[in-house]
Amino acid sequence: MKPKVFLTREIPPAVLAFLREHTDLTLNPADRVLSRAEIIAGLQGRDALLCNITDAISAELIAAVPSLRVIANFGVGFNNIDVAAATARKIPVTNTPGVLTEATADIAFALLLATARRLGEGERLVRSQQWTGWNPMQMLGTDVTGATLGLIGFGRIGQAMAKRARGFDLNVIYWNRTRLSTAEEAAFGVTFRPFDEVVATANFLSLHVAYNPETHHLIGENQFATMLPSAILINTARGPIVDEKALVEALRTQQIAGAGLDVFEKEPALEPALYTLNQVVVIPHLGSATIGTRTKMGMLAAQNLLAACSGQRPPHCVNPQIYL
Ligand code: 8YV
Repeated sequence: MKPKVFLTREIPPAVLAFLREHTDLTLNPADRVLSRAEIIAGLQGRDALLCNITDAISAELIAAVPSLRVIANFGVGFNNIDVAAATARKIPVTNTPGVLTEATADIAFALLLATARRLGEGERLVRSQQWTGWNPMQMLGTDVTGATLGLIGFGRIGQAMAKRARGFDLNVIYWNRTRLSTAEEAAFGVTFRPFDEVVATANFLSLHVAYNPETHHLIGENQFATMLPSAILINTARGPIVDEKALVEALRTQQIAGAGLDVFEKEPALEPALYTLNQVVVIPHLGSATIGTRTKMGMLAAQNLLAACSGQRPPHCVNPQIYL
């Protein structure tokens, strides 16, 4: 018997083909975010939910689907799911770590370069047909080579950023809940510093922590007050790690110089000033958006889901305590 799966959004064709072969698949026919009621209706009598970060999988939703045996998230972050509620029902929740590390670090580094060298502004000028020609003082940006990159969070994606930083001769300092061994730090060419010191001394501050109650507004008014006036903030992790209102204030008052943002507090809405502030580069949550990466994410989500449905512990289970 193939497991009955409900998939909330269309994902790459190779994954859909795999799921159609190995599962009894129902796919949301409208390519839009479904309401809670629609997800509950779609899931009735189904074994597995394959969902995205835009689907809020609440305790109420979980309670409304007695047949549910696994929640497989298409993504590494899983703050959209009430994991405690799933755990209480012994439902495994899975994610897709590893396969999106390089793509996400690429986007973070692209935002760093784009913000430092004012690519968004430059592109807007050229496209508006207002460019009047080369000017020795036009759009002078910030040097990247030799600057200090501060990494908040040094897991897979933070480490991939450090690798990229080497090629640009950046001095990399990091803060992480657990410090790496001296040998690991030497291998990455990074130096551990306390959180406040990383925030206060980085020319580029890039966020790579998971979002949870402890990291909510980790970067807010107090942190902006200590940052360098020339500093640029990069966020490819989760929007609410940054207090977006405080960020706007810090940019307006030139407490910091710029921000490169892939994620926002209330996606798809932005704090209104972010639409107009020139020193900000904003992109629509593209961290893992390559066809290769999204295909790997989908295949991993499918493997997680199939394992759980056959009674095995999935390769990437975020609540493994249910198997103890
Ligand atoms: C995905 C992400 O696009 O994996 C994550 O945590 O934020 C992105 O890479 C998203 O999860 C899609 O559901």
